Parts: sequence; C-alpha cells; structure tokens
Amino acid sequence: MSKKFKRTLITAALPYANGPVHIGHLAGCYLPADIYARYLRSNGCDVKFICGSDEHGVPITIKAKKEHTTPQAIVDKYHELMKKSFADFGICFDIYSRTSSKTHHSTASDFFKTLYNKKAFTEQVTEQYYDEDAKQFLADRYITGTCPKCANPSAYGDQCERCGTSLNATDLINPKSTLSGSKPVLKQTKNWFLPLDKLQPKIKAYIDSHPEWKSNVFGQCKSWIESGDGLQPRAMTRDLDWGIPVPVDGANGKVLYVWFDAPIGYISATKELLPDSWENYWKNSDTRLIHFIGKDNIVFHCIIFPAMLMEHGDYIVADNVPANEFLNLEGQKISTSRNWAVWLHEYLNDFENKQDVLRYVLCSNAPENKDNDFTWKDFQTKNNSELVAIYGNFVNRTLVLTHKFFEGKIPQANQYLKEDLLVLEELAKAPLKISNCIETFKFREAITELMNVARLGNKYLADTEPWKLIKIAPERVNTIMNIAAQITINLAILSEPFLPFTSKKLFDLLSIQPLKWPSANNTNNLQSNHQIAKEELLFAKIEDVDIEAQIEKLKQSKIETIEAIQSIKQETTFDDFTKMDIRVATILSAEEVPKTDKLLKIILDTGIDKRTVVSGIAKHYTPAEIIGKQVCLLANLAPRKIKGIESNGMILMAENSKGELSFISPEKKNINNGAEIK
Ligand code: B3M
Ligand code: ZN
Repeated sequence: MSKKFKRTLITAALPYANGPVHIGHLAGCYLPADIYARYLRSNGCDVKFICGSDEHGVPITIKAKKEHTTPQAIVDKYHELMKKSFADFGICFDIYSRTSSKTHHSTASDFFKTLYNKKAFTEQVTEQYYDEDAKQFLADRYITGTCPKCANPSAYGDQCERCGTSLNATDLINPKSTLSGSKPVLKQTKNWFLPLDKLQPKIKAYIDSHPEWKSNVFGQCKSWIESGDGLQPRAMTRDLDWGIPVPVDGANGKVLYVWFDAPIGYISATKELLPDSWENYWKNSDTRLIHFIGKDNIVFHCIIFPAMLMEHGDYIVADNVPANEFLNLEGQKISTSRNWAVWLHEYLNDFENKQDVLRYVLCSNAPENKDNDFTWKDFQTKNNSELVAIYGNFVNRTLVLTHKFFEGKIPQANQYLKEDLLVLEELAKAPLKISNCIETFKFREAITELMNVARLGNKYLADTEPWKLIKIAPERVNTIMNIAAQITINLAILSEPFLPFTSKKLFDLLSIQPLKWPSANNTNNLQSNHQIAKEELLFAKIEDVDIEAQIEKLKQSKIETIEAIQSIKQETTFDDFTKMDIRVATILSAEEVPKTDKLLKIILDTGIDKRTVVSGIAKHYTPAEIIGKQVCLLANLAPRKIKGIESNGMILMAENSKGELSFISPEKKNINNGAEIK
C-alpha cells in the first residue's frame, strides 16, 4: 500500500433490504471487498470494512406493496436475513448496520442541514410527475419509461440500469406510473437540488486525478461529464413518505432522496463502530477510502457522493471505486422478481460447509471487466477439477505421506537439489505476485496465482515421486516432504483472503496457529519434528445429482413465471363480465363440514342478506382465522348442494403456482358489505 496512507476504510454498497442476497451481489462487490479487507488485515494494516442495509427508497415501498405489508416489516425481515447469510458466508464486515438506525437518521439529517446552511442547494419549484389514481408523486422506481440515451424501454425515474446514466424522471420518454400503470400528469412541487452543473469543474478535476481507476469506471465517469450538456442539477429530496424527513422548514411530507442518505450510511456505520475515533477514518487525508460497488452504482459513488462530500467540506473522498460488471446466471440476467437467481441462504443450506467452493468459483469467474456467466456445470467443474483435483489432492498427499513415512512429524530437510531450489524460488515469488494482483483489484488473476501454488506442489510431488524414493533414498524423501509441508503452510497463509474456511482448516490440520501474510516469505514456517494432525479431506467431489437438482430448481422457477404469464384465458366481452354479480361480504361464522378435509361451511353478511356458502378452503384457513374477514363473493352463482348443504355463491380466491390460496380483500376500510366489484 502507498506510503501516503496510514489506514484504509473499505465500504461495500449497502444492499436494499428488499430481498435476500444472491450470487450477483456477491460477485459484484461483497466478495472482492472481503478479499481486499482480509488481505490488508493479514498484512497488519489498519483497516475497517463497513456495510449495512439500505432501508429507504422506493425499492422498499414497492416490495412492501407486493408482499401486502409495511415497509418496516420488509426491512426488518430482509435486514436479518442478509446479515446472517453474509456472516455465514464469511464476509468479515467490521459492522453491518442499517440506515434505519438513530445514528444514521441524525447523521444524514445533519449532513443535509450543513449543506442547506452553506447554501449548497438550490431550492426550486419544478413540475414533477404525479399519479392521480394513486395520489402521489412518482419518483425513482415509481416511474418507468424509455431512456433518452440508450432507448432502454424500462429505465427508472432516477437511472437507466442498462446504460448507467442517471436521469431525472422528466427526462423519460413515454413515462408510466409503476403504481397504477397510468400516464402521469405534471404537478408543481418544491425540492432541493444539488447543482451538479456548477460543481462540474470540481468533479471533473477529481475524476481526472484518478486515471488509475478501472477503465470501466473511469470511462463511464468521463463520458457523463463530457457528453451532451454535461452534469445536470439533481433533486436531493423527494415527495414520498418513506425515508428520512427533510430537516428544514417548508418541507412537510418530503424525505431525503435515498441516494442522498444511503452513502452517508457509510459514515453513520463507522460512527457506530468507532464512536470515539470515526473521524480519523473520514476526515484525515491519510485515510484511503475505497468503495466496492456494482456498475449500476458508479454515478452515485463517483460523482454525486463525492460532490456532496466536497460541498460539505469536512470529509475525504474515495481514492478508488473498483466497480464490477454484472454476473449472469445460465446465460440470463439475474432477476429477483423472476426468481432467476442463486440465493445465498439457499446455497448455504443446500451445500453445507461449502462456502469456499462458491467463493472460489465467483472469484475466478468474477465480472471484473465485462459481464460474466455463472453456470452450475462450471461450478461443478471448478470444484472437481481444480479444488479437489489440484488443491485438495496436493494437500492430501502431503499429509498422508507425512503420516505414512514420518508418523506425522515434519522431517528435517537435507541438502537441496536443483529441482528443490527451483520450487522454493517459485514459492517465494508467489506472495508478491498475489499481492500485486489484489492491490490492483485483479482478483481473478490473484486466485489463479494462488492456485498455481497448489499446482507447483502437485507437480513437485509428481516429479520427485517420494513414494518410490522411500525404498531407495529415504534421506531424499526427508527433504521432499519438508518442502511439500512448507508449500502447504504457505498455501494456508495465502488462501486466507480468498478461502478463509479452507485456510483455517488447513492450519488446524497442520496443528499451528494461523500465520499472517508476511510469513509467507519464510520457507521455514514449520519446524522439523512438528507433529501435525490426522489428515482430512479439504474438498469433496460434487456429484451430478446435486448439480441437476440446482438446474431443476432454476427450471422450475422459469416454468412458474411462464405459467403465471401464460394462463390468460380466452377473450371475453364486457357484457359477459357484467353478468357476474360480485360483492364484498364479511364472514360471520365458519365451521368444518363433517367427514371432509377440504370444506368449510361459511355464513356471510352480503349487506343484502345473510347466506351460506360451502367453500373448499379448509386446507388453507382454519375457521377461527377467517371470521370477520371481508372477502369477494360471486353472489349470483346458481345454488348448489354440497355434502347436503345448499351453497349460495362462491368466495373468490387468488391461487399461486404452488396451489396456495388467499382471499381477495378490499384494500381500504371504507368499503361496505354489498359493495359491487366491477
Ligand atoms: N442500495 C443500490 C443497490 O442495492 C443501493 C446501494 C447503496 S450504496 C450507498 O444496488
Ligand atoms: Zn439508458
């Protein structure tokens, strides 16, 4: 690390708490950030690794709507799930906080006030899109339309995810509300803008001072600044009800833009971690700040957040922003809503104690410079032909032979021959090679170099054949097995950032406390006569059935999506529809129909009469839990006798692809029984 810096502050993008972690998140930023943090720690650097859940913004409220619950319930659920799966996967954050924390609310609020008092914002009444059906302003993901830059038809109100451009909702062509699908109208409202146009010279100078950034990052930033009209003012407040209230007069009903508050979350989390010394990490120019993110977050971390920090004046800005491209899954874009993903918590469940296999595959396949593909077949191949056949095989041979020939005691090396010296020389070069790769954010190359250490060991044993020499030249075997043991322990040291679980296991097998990175330059880490533990396999073969099960799971989610889309029935007429008399009714009582396991006898108040309906929902609801519910009833269905009971109508249910049923109930409380559904 450059001498200019005394400490490193690593941040990884705060994921929205609106769904579980998937492999795209991991490959995009959490795994590289984790490798980097572990590497610096192993080198004795002063480093802090910060993350947490992003709990504001439209992605959260949209999810709440979808799951028929509150935004709070959504963030509580997913924050815990994400936090746990990151920890189980070995992502070693110093803190995993959340933007709903008190500290964050006050930090973000104060930050806004400082900029406000410094007159850094322009206050502007502008026309913003408004949904007259939903009665609310449409910002960010509440509005979609065609991107004016790349013609992507599903760009969001604040950003086009295809070309990465940050947008204002009014830039969209053919805007549409994602709440009601309707065409929005323009309505005047006051907001506070960061005048990026005026700040452009400062931002340009900042970007230009970092030609060493990854070319995908540097290039994108340059093109935003230099193309068209350059940077445009950007609203830092929103007319929404979920978020941090705008802390100035005249801002009732407005919240901070999620991309204003979220990056401040890095600061708040550092404060929570280090209440007394956090300022050292944020306000000293000898701290190196590094943001690990995915490519869709580049504009926010390279332009908007630095502009906010510069305007504030007290803070350092990022020294590097190593953003990755996207990871696809089996040739298709990963999608939460289409369930096209490998979910981390499910992986950890399906592949117990195989965190490092996924870490290995995602790192060696990381979308560092271009989008990349994850396939289950490749996952299996990388495990079976690399981790098992190379790494595991070398370590296992070394441990087995050390037990077989020396009762598990490291033998003393005798005179080195040329072939030994060559191997030791190669081994000595490995730490620096890997360091150089990690320090320049080339994690794929780094893990290849790590694997080359195992390859070196494998080849050495294959070439020297100690199992043959033991009968004819046992002295020579002492030297060979000593060297094999030194390679093994170096492998344990150098693996730690990438494969922490394997590294730990290997140190345990060698019966030695974990050593740090600089020790890898010492080829005498294991003293002769040191007793090692009984061997155990580091990696196990992954069988076809396990891979087929995963592929089947993906196929299933595809079928479910297709079914859901395709099951539209033949066209009908409006007249036919109006023949149905569908009403809101309340369930007054319910009981099981004797000798059946499916049927409930239900009495409903239709507002017009009280009537009995027999409904096949007993497997989905108990009588007690449905009493008092408002439901939809097809009220003019011809009466039918079911198990001797006359049923007068049918309660309408929604059914998902698993056959689970749910009532359809009016969303608002002011709907009376008897209200017509049309
Ligand atoms: N939550 C975007 C995302 O999850 C956003 C990152 C915030 S980093 C400060 O893609
Ligand atoms: Zn675009």
